[in-house]
Amino acid sequence: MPAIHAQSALLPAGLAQDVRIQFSEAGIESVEVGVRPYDRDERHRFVTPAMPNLHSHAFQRAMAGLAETRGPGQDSFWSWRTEMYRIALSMTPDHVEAIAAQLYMEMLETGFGRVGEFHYLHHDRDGTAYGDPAEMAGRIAAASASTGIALTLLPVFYAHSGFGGAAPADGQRRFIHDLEGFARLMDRSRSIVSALPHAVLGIAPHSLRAATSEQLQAVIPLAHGGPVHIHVAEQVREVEDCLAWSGRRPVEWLLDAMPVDRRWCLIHATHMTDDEFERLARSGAIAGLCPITEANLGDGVFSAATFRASGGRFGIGSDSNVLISLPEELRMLEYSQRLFRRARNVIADPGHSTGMSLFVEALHGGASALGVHAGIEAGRPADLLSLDLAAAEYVPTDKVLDHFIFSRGIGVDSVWVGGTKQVEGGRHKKRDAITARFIAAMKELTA
Ligand code: NGQ
Ligand code: ZN
Repeated sequence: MPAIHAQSALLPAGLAQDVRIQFSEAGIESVEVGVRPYDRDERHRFVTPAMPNLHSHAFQRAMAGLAETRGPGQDSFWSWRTEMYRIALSMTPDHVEAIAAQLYMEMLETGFGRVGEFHYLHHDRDGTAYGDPAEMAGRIAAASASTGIALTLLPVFYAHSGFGGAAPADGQRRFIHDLEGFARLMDRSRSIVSALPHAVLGIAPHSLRAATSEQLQAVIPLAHGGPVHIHVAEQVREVEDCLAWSGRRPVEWLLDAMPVDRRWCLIHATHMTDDEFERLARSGAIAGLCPITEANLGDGVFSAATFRASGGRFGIGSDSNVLISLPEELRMLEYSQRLFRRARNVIADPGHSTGMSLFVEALHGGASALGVHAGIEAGRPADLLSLDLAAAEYVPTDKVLDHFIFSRGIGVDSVWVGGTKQVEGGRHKKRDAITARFIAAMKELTA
């Protein structure tokens, strides 16, 4: 296995110079600091762990840029969702695989090394199960295998259209399971994941709108100790509906009724009271923030300062996949705080680089939410990112991540997953073939 030499690298203890990273089949074998490169070492300027992307709905990449025309009334999250359901109903397994491969390639090219696929497009277009109930999960796995991105598969349990067990809507027919059908999907998903290098299996009850309390109790054990993800408190209407149904707010209800702990990831959790921020932080659960999507859908602003002050952990996800960019997700997260609070450098402790704080916190929160550990040290996955500093030679090492996130001139050079290089010079090694297939699928879908 190869070794790389980094002029600078982001290690668990902070930035270090002259770092030699040796890969093995299992991951990072050794890390030496303050050493010269060996002749055969590949040389890089600035190396960090690759970033986990903790929340994706791959099929939604098909509507990126196609839902930005104003409708007859005031557009909202809910009018977007109607459009999204329409597209979901039109896609075949071949479309899903081609679109997911394009998406995962784009993720790798921007510096993500692992994706948490919150997967709920399960059934055929008429709502009947495929011969293989995990047909679509298999397509997601195939896209992960062909692009090389590491996968945390989160099969979604979805049964209802609203709080209190409301019957599902016809437009949701491809998402729906009963408990027996879902257990079969989990069994098949477990075998798919075990055949895929570096893959992890978790579970995702879609939301408190889509699963009852009894169903949540029944499906959580099917994760077998793996990650548990759920959408929560993204829209004000969801908070109001939850209050009307239970007398409690969604995050409050979850924390009261479910065993929320470090295995859990609460996606969005946008609308919380100070008490909910405090309790969520104490639970150890990750807040799964999706800043670009939350802006695109008009969700509101997560108060990251409040959450961090309580010791809360977060990671980032690209959710609707309207735009795939690691630096822009982190920038949007910080800028939404600045605009809302009329302040600067919000997601950092005094004396610390905001870019570095955003990067390191999203790295560890994201890895934890996806059931892995991140960091350049022996025994960790060899999932790495190397930045191209050629156009920014003058930038001091401790400001490289600030430049990458907030400015220009620094981009992605290489990305390795499990020690295999998938991106070089900013390009995925299979880009042309993957994009040709994606464009053919999109032409069919938009014809
Ligand atoms: C989803 N997406 O499952 O794709 C959701 C919309 C819903 C976001 N919440 C559907 N961003 O929440 O009902
Ligand atoms: Zn989502």
